[in-house]
Amino acid sequence: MLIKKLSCALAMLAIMLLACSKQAPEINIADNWVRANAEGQDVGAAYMTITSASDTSLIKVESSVTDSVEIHSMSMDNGVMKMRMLEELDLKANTPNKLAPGGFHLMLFDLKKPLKAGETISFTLHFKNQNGKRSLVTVKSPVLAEQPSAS
Ligand SMILES: [Cu+2]
Repeated sequence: MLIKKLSCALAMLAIMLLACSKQAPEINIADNWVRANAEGQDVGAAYMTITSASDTSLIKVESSVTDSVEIHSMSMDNGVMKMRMLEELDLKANTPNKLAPGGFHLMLFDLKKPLKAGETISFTLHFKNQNGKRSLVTVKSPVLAEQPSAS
């Protein structure tokens, strides 16, 4: 009887685990990091690779270190680096959308203190898919002195 109960419990557990693993993350964040600041700098940049199972848009970002986070693009214009603020960043399904130095990034303004290597910063990313459905993803990013080597 006990064995029967136990196996039932195990079966339930297996089903629960299965149910969990079935909830494949709709949006996956990888290679997330934040560049450490020089002393006195009050602006920072955060990077990550976002992969979504469906077409979606990053529409807003919140962070633990400032209320002012903007989504930026960066491009060369006649040899001059230009940054532009984006209202939203469109993300193609099943594609690693890279926010990396020299390209898209998250700009952190009005930092109360410089970001130091070894710290961890949490971000809440707000997404809106093509059906207007909104979702949130939170990530914790390490502050690093320099860009981690590509994996
Ligand atoms: Cu920027």
